[in-house]
Parts: sequence; C-alpha cells; structure tokens
Amino acid sequence: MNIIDLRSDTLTHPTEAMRTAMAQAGVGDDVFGEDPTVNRLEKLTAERIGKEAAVFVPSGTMGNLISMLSHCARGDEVILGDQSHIFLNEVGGIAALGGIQPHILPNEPDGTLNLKTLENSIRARDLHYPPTRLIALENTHNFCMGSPITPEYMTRVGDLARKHNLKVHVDGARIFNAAVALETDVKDLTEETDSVMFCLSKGLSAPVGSLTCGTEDFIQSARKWRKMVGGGMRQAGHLAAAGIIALNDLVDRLKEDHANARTLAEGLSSLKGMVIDLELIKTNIIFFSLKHPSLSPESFMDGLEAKGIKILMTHPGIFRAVLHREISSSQIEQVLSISDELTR
Ligand code: TLP
Repeated sequence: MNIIDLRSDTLTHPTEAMRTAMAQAGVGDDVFGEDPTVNRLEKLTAERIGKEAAVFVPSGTMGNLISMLSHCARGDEVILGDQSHIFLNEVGGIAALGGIQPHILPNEPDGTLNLKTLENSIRARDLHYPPTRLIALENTHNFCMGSPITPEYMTRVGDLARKHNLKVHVDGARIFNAAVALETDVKDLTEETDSVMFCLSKGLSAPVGSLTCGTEDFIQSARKWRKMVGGGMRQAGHLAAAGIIALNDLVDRLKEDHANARTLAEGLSSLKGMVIDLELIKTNIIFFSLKHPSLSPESFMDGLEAKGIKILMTHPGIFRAVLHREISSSQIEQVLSISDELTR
C-alpha cells in the first residue's frame, strides 16, 4: 500500500543529491575539528543565520540543551511557553542536567508570550528568588499551529531582554519555514537573539542533524557541553554533507508544504464534525479535532490508517498533520476524499 505519512516532517528521506554528497563527502575527526565538511556546514550556517559561529549537533533536543546550559548556571531561571517543545518534549533535560528552573507562561494561540506577562515574570533581586537569565522562544511554534513569529515581535522581545539584561534563545527547529512564510530573510528573525537552534532533519529533509548558533564565545561553551553530553561526533561530514544541500537547495521549496497545508486544512474544514482554525495556518503544521455525532476520533484515525494514511493524535481527540517534501498535492486530494468518506 502507498503510505501517506503525515505524522511529522522528520520522516523525510534524504534526496538523491544528498545521498551522493554523503557518500562522497570529505571527512575527518570532528572532535579534533578536522572534518572539512562539518567545518564547511558550520561556516555556511553562521553566515546564513547571521551569527559569528555555529556547532553541528545530532538533534534539536541536544542543540537546545547545550544552548541553555551555556546561558544558564544551576539555579537560574528560564522563561518559556507552556506549549514549547523545550518544556513539553525534551524530557526535562534542562532541569535534570542543568539545574535550570523553567518559569512557564501561557503561550498565546500564535505561539508568542504576552509581553506584559513576560516582563512581570522577570524576577526582582531578592534573597528568595532565582535569577532570571534567559527567555526562550520557539519559531515556528510547533504546538501553536506551526505559527511563525514575526521580526516585529522579536524586536520587542529583544528590547525587553536588553532592558533587563537577559539573553534570548530561539528554538528555531523550523525557522526556515518561518522565514519562507513571512517572506523575510532568516536573519530578520535571528538578529535580536543571542542563540538559535535549527534542524536540518525536518522539512529540510536531511537525515540527521541540527545546528546551534551564537557568538564565538558562546559556541566554544556549547562545544564543551556537546562533548559532555556525548554529542562529539567523529567523521560526521557524511551527515553534514546532506545538511549543506538542505540549506542550499531545500529552503525555497518549503512554500510548497505551506500551500499543501492550507489546501488540506481548507478541505478538512468543510467536512462534517471537523474543527479547525484556518486563521492560524501559515506554515506546514495543522492541528484539528473531530466532534462528529457518530464517528469517534479513534475510529476516524483507524479508518485513515486502514487506507494507508498516518496522522498523530497529540492529545485525546486532537490531531496533528505535518506537510513535507514527500507529500504531493494529489496525495492531499486522496486524504481529503478518504476523510470525506469516513465523516459522511
Ligand atoms: N519535534 C518532533 C517531535 O518531538 C514532536 C516533531 O515531530 O515535531 N524543537 C521543536 C520545535 C521540535 O518540533 C522538535 C522535534 C525539536 C525541537 C527536537 O528535535 P529533535 O527531534 O531533533 O531532537
């Protein structure tokens, strides 16, 4: 059966060009700093993101973790959203490994944090309080409908952070989706930040890898943490080679995924029992729920699965579908017609 897998953009396979580049990559021991392809990827990344330096890591989770460990000491506090991937889905690593206390604020539906609430949550100097060190944002915001966070919002957060002497980190796992959706240079989304992590292994289709970016000093510290948590890789150039192609050739096409997400969302919204907020859909992630008189969410999911369509149920009754390079517009039509049959 032809499987249509909408569970995540992490499922994308490397392109033919990536496979060839990976096979032919010049490699060396990256822990010695001697892998020419990793060095090339890190340099290219720093230029693209607009930071002094970058470090290649195996996963987005590790990229976020070593960023937070570099910014914060044990007992420091980081302000972040209650829907953020760092808070929800990274195994509590910052607390377990860094002794960093998350100060959680409610995310707005568009993934931002209310700026008044943010400013009010910064700790005063007091014997009893942990010092606030960092604000961590997410762009695009995965669990807030893949919302892209705008340069204007970033400027306001940057102003606030400077006023209170705080650092700003962005979990930009899908920051290139944000740049493409907002039709802006990715640097406009990063210039107000002290550190940025983004993933090559999601919509950009590389098989493995993420990068953390910041100042030279920050990246030196991040490299040390990477080594400590076991992320020092050896001939990683075989992986980095795919990353270079991802950055050079696969960014612009993300707009196709965004267009497919819209088509899917609009089609679903007209089906019986579907609840979906079309306003918020701007990138490749859609969330929707089913409130149907005779079809339970579980039966809907089973019905899709029986026809080879996979989606995620992230909470009881709430579905996520993620569009990516391996989902064509004709497959979207197929998903819509099968969903129509099931909900009729
Ligand atoms: N997200 C995955 C799952 O963990 C939910 C997905 O399928 O979306 N930041 C953000 C915003 C992410 O969405 C993810 C992965 C990560 C960080 C972590 O990246 P990895 O999986 O490489 O550790």
